[in-house]
Amino acid sequence: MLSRRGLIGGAAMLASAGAISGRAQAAAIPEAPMMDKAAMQPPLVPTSGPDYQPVVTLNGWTLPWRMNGEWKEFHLVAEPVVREFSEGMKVNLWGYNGQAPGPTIEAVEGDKVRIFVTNKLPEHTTVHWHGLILPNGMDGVGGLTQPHIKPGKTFVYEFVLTKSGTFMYHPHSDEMVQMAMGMMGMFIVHPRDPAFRRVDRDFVFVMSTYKIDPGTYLPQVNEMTDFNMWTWNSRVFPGIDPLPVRLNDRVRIRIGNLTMTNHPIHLHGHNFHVTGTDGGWVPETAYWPETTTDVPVGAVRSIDFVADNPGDWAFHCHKSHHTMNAMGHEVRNLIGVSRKDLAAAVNALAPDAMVMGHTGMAMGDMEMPAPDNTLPMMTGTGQFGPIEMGGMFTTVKIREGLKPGDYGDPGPYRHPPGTVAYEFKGEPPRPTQQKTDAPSSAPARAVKPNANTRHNH
Ligand SMILES: [Cu+2]
Repeated sequence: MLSRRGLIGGAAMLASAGAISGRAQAAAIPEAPMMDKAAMQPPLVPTSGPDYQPVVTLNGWTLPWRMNGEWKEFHLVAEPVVREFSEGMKVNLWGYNGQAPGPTIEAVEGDKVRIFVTNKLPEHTTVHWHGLILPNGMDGVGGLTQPHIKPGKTFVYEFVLTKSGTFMYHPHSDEMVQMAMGMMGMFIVHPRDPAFRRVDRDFVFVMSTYKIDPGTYLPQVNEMTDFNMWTWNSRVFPGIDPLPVRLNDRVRIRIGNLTMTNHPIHLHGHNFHVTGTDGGWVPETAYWPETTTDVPVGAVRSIDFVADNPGDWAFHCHKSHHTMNAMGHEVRNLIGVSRKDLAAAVNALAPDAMVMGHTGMAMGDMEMPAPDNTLPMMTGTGQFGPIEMGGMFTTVKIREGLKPGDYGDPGPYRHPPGTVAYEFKGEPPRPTQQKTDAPSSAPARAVKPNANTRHNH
C-alpha cells in the first residue's frame, strides 16, 4: 500500500500528481478537471488501491482525483454551465466542473476523502453528502453545520467513507433554487472486498426535472409541480445514452431521484432485484423479483439483473407523461370528436395550425413548427419507425460478444428470423362471443339499458 501512495486513479490529466508529496503540497488545491461534453465518458479504471468495477455515468463522467498522502483528493467547482438536454436544446443551468449534473465521485469503503469545493456561482452554496455517514460538521447544511461558501471562496470537506453503497451530493444552501438549476451528482463508494456483489457493468444516473417554457433557455425555479422536462442526468430521450451490455453480464443500474415526485422505473425483458438504497445494501433474504421499482423523492435504488435476454430493451419511467418532452398540459381530450368544422374555423385564423387529437395523439410522422430551442413532445426513430418517446426513456442493448469495457452503441438489434411481431394478411377469425342468453337473475340483466349501454338481445 505504501508504495502506491502518490499514485492517481485513472486520470491521465493528473499524471503529474504522482510527484505530489510533503506538507508544502498538502495545502495546495488539486486541479479541477472540466468536462465540455454531454456524452458518456469511459469509466475511470482504478490504477491504485483496492480493485473495483468502476461505474459508467449515463451522459456523464467520473471526477478524477489525486492521492495526497493517505487522502484521496477531489476538486468540485460550482458554476453556471450550459447543458445540452438533447440535440436542439441547450439550457442555462448551474452545475459542477463544466456540466450539470456534476461528475460522479467514486471511491472505496475506508478511503479518507478530501473534497475541495470552489464556489463560482453568483450566490453562496454548500455541498451536502446525501446518505454518507460522517461527522456532523462535514454534512454541508449551510447555517446549521457550517457557514455558507461565499462566491469566490473554497471550502474543504474531509471524512472517512465508513460504508459502501450509492449516495448523492447536492447543495444545502438556497436549496430549492440550486437544485431546480441542476446542481447535483452521484457519489459511489465501492466495497473494500472487490468480490462483494461484483457486477460486470455498473451504470449510474440521477433524475432531475425542470420547467422550461418552449423557446426559452432557463428553468423556472419556483415551479412546484408542473414540470415539463423529465431528465436522467439532465438529458431527455433521444439524448440519453443507451446502456450497452454483453449477453449474460451481471448488470447494476443505480438510480438517484432529486426531482419533486416519484418515478417508477421499468425494465423490459428481465426481472431484477433492488439490491441497494442510499441507506446501504439490501440483504439477499429481502429480495423479491420486480420489473418496475419506484424510486422515491430524495432516494436511491440500485437494481441488479443478469442480462440473459438479447435485444434492445426499453428502460423508462412508467409515468407516461414523464416519457414526453415539453407539451401543453391544458390540451383537451378530443378522441372521438370530429374535427372537420373545427379545422375549418381554426385554419381561417391560423393556416399553419394542426387540429389533432381526434384519433389519438400519435405524432410519429408529423412535423410541427416549434420555437427555437424546443424539442418535439415525442420523438426518436428506431429501425421500425418513430419511437414516439421523450423524457425519461432509453434502451438497454444486450448483445453477444461485446468486449468488456466497450460502452459504444452497438446499433439496432438484429432479430433472429421469425421473432418479430408481424402483420396478419388473411381474414381475421371471428372472436369468440360470450353467450348473452344468461338466466334473468344474472347481474348483466339487472342493469337498465340506457344510451351508453349496448345490449345484443
Ligand atoms: Cu417519472
